Amino acid sequence: MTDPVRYSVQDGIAVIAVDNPPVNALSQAVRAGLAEAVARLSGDDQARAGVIYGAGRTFIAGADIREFGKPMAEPFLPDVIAAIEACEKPVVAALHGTALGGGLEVALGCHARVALASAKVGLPEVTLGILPGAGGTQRLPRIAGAAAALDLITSGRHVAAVEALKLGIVDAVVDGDDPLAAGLAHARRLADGEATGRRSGEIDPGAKDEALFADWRAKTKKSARGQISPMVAIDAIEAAYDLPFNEGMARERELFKELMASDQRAGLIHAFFAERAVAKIPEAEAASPREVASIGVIGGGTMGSGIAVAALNAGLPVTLVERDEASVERARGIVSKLLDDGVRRGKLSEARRDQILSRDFSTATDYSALAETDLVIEAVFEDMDVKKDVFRRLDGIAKAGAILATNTSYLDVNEIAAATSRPQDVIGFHFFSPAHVMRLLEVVVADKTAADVVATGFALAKKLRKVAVRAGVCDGFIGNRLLNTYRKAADYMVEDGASPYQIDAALVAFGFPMGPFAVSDLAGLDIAWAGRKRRAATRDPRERTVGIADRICERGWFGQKTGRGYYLYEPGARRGSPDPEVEAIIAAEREAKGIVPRSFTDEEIVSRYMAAMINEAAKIVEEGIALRPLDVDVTMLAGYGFPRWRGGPMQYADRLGLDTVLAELRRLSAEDGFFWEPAPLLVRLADEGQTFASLNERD
Ligand code: 3H9
Repeated sequence: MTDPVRYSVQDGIAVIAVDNPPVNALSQAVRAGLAEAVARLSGDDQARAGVIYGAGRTFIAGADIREFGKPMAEPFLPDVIAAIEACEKPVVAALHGTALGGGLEVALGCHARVALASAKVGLPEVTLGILPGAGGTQRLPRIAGAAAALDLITSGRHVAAVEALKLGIVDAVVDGDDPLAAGLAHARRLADGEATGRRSGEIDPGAKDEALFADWRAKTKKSARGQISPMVAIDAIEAAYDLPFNEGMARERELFKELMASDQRAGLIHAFFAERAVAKIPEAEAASPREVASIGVIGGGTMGSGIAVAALNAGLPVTLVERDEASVERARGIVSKLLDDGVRRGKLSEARRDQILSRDFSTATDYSALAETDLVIEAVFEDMDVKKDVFRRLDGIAKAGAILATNTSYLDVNEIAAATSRPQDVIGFHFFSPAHVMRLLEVVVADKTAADVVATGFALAKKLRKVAVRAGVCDGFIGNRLLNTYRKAADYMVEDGASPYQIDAALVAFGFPMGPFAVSDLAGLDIAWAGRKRRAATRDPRERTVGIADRICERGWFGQKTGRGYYLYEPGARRGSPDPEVEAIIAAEREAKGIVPRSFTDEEIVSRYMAAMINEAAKIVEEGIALRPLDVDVTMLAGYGFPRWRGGPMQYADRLGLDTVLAELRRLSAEDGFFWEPAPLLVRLADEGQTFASLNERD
């Protein structure tokens, strides 16, 4: 193993190289190495100044997250940074890649910072449930002011070098790809007195702008949705104004430790690693992805157009096929509008949009336009016969080795694959609407799907900046199968006495951005209605059914798009208000079944909803539909608005204790033994005193 921190001297400047792949995280060895290097620089007659830079693809990307939750080992990062700042010789941080968290804090402790134009900086700690704990909340406001510090620290956003220069976070931005050369040049200027360095900790932060802090508190409370770290981070930043530097540092440390010990930190770190672990699937180890240089999309509705835009934004040329000219025109309109939205939001330049529309995006009404395409995604109407017909036709024209993907949210991918002569090339891609925005992609692996086709699905998702989760074939795969189950739990509660509005409010308070009934209104009630009709013939007679949604749909109320669903919507409004007529429908349904409504507490609502979700998730894992519990967590986090700081349903269950979840299920079984019957996997793990997480770790 190479030394994680190397010290050398080049023409009178000490070069301190941090070399701890893959991202130069600040492990104990790196911290110790940095402390030693700075001490050496102080006493080194050969060196007039120093440069800290990262070997490999990046500067330091932060503390070593893998050390979190374990006892902290010396030297502590704030002390290492204090030693850098105190060094009497100027020290320059030379930034490239991503200087994040503790990495940026190291840089802020240096006397000057230069960045390659491609570099990004940020303090993303709040996204991990903590706050910058090595001086970031004290030094950043001193360097960049309270407004910038509040923005960067509460959002955790990454800031490009040019913006960092404007904010005063870096002193110079340099073109090229050699951070060390840039750092050496700047260190020389400092040593020669041609430029001046500063100790951030010694800068007077100025007077506190009370109104600014009050404003951020109010804004953050709303956007944080129950997550505590952004609010606590504001307290820490405020200490930079209320207290002298050293006391501010002590306050930051105290708050950092509090957050480090929180369940939210555990949930968010779990989410971070789970999102990376989902890509570790057997097929990706067994096979290399096929090359994908062109994409075909069949169907130009909302979903097909969104998928096309996702691919176009990733730099892939797309051919979209629709059935006739009018449909092609409509699809072109949707794609143009989505690209325009991207321009308006600063995600895309006008020139790039024009290039996409004139060069990368083409349309056709004939499948033959897809004859040379590497990967075709079908996004037509969710109907088995329609989809099979599309695949039969595709089979007739697609080149050998082309991947044929179906964007389905429920249907049997094996059956679709069987409509072709090449089931090994067929795979399911379950995109989420809007497809160019939503991060989740369920990659549905059918019985005969070849390993390299699966690996290609994951490689494509990465290119599209999506999180891919491997799912097996069943009705609804991972996400929608879970959705169906917890939606039923919600429907049962409504029939038994809760109002949909109370349920939505209880789940928003739990941390979901919207409750299940508001989500149904957004998605369109007709979709679930079609699903219920499709399943009616095969439904187990023991299953309790609730007719309320059918009664609403029978009136032609399909949610937002019709101005009415569970809620009433003013024209164009996205937020609805409770509808007394819906409450009357619910009351009539209860009466028809002889149900005397009872009240539910918000806790009871959350408990039932989560018990239903966790129980179904256990079945999904046991059946191998999800590879591991963490795949379920990522599905719910990236596609269904599950509060990230709770880590996902399986992580949440582990924190509740599986025995507690099991006891709740057993209690509920007395009411409805069919719906609430505990999953065998959950029973086994609870009996063994185990967690779902124990299954994540197995190979
Ligand atoms: C902090 O700094 C606290 C301080 O304020 C206070 C201390 C007292 N540690 O994402 P990738 C691994 S909090 C350990 O696939 P990319 C990652 O798991 C920290 N490991 O690459 C993966 O491993 P594997 C603040 C880490 O190019 C591999 O590196 N910093 C860490 O798409 C590659 O990662 C952050 O929050 C880490 N800090 O993106 C930054 N970071 O190959 C977190 C990554 O085994 N990191 N790994 O799956 C990131 O945002 C992205 O990883 C980064 C690279 C943008 C750096």
